[in-house]
Formats: sequence, structure tokens, C-alpha cells
Amino acid sequence: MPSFKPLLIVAVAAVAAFILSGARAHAQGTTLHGTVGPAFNISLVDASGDPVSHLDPGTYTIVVDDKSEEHNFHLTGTGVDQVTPIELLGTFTWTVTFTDANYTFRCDAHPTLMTRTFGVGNAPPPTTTTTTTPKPPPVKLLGTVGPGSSISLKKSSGAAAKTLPAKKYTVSVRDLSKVQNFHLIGPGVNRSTGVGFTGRASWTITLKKGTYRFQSDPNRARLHGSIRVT
Ligand SMILES: [Cu+2]
Repeated sequence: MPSFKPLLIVAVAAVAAFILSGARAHAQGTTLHGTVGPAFNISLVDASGDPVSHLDPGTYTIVVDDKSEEHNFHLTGTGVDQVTPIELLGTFTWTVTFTDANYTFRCDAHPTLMTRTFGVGNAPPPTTTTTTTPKPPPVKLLGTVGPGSSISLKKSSGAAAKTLPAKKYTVSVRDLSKVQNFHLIGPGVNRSTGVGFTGRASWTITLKKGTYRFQSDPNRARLHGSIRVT
């Protein structure tokens, strides 16, 4: 039956091609689907439609459906940087290899609103991208009364604290006199050392706009000063 032979060869070749393509598809791994738009939606889902939050390392086919002319889909991370043009609509297919790291996809036109992160392999869990600016420590002031008849309030530079910006301060007080005290009075603040007390005190205070006065109560006419807070 000579007519069967070519048919058999074609059939064998077709099966072989099918197996080979299947094997290649397997080697390339899973297909993920990215979507951006309409509105401010951006997503990356797996074959079952679940949002991608964690993947195994490997090679993936990513099919991105860019449904908006105002947004794009930008996938970045270790070894990966793929982007669709903002002004173009359409379907884009990428082959990417993810390694143990965190990856981000976002719209470059709306990077704070439209950003998602997922981890691959044993990468540490993605950290939330809230940027907390650390508060500066309170500025230090040095208040001194005594010895003898003297009172002062100084900045850490040694200059007299005459005008200060409104904020939090730490006042380090040295009361060196048994017959004077250090008393600071003004908006929201009324702190003092004892007249008979000698030693140190530390006050954390918030100075608000206005005028503050420091004095020694037994001698307030002579031993005093003021600060203007702006
Ligand atoms: Cu956008």
C-alpha cells in the first residue's frame, strides 16, 4: 500500500510537532494575563483568573491587554523591564524570566495610584511603599540660672535664644542657685525649677507662635529674658 506511507509520515511528523510544541510550551511555563484600563484598573492574573501575588521562579509568557490610551503597563524587577506605550491600545506578548525577587507592574502615568507588587520564589515579602519621613529630633536649648545673678537661655550653638521657629524643643536646665529658679512661661508652657533646688532638669516642650518669658521668680525684675517664637 504505497499510498499510506506519505500519510503515515505526515501523521508521525504532526504528532512529533505537537509533542515538540507542547514540550516547548511547557518549558516556557505559564501564561499570565495583564490588563490596564479602562478607568484606573491594572491587574495581572494567572490562568485561573486569580491576581498574581506570588510566583515560582521561571520563564513566563505575559499577554498584556492595554485597553487605554491614558495608561500603560510597565513590568519591572530583576532582569525584567517591559513596557507598553501609553498612547497605544492593543495586545502585547512578552516572554520574561523571573528570579527570586520582587516585581512591580504599574502605569507610568499614574505611578502612585496604579502600582502592584508581587514576589517571586523566596524573595522577602514586598514592603508597602508608604514613605514615612522620620521626624527630626527636638532642638536642644540650654537654660541656666546662677551662679550669682544671671539667667540665660541659649541655643546649642551658644548663641542667645532670642527668636526661634515654632516647634518641639528639649530644654536642658541647669539651676545653679539655691535662691533663684528657672521659670519658662508662654503659650502652652509653664515649667519651672524650685527656688531652693539646685541641679538639672530636662523639659520637652512645644513652642508656639508668640512670646515666651524666662525668669527667676524671686528676682523677676532683674533676672529675665524673652524669646520670640515665629
Ligand atoms: Cu495610568
